Amino acid sequence: MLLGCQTMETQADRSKFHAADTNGDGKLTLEEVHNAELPRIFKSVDYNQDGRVSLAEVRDIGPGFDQRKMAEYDRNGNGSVSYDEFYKVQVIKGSIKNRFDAADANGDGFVTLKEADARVQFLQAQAAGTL
Ligand SMILES: [Ca+2]
Ligand SMILES: [Ca+2]
Ligand SMILES: [Ca+2]
Repeated sequence: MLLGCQTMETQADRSKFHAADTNGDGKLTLEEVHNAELPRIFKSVDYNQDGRVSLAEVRDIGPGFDQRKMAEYDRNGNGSVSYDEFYKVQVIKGSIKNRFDAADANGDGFVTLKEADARVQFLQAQAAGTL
């Protein structure tokens, strides 16, 4: 994850940050973070790489995933979830937005490398129990 991590890093991952910063202005917008993270998550679920996620595929990683949850993503009701549907639902759910807002310390709508570093350090301290 770009704005959170499980290892003992004290800096945000530079290569990930710059890869996500598609317009190269040195800061990330929420859209840039979505475009960096969501394809990766989608691909990790789409086992057969056909660009659609079926209920059988999601069940492999989340046994609790049922028809009702599937229907939440499958907006046109054709039985599988396209990347487009996945993207829209993730944006509505706002799980990445919550992490983005937490990292955007000054609330200007951009996450700078400095803010990303501060967020990583905060999460590390929290994980280590020093906060
Ligand atoms: Ca940018
Ligand atoms: Ca598939
Ligand atoms: Ca900011």
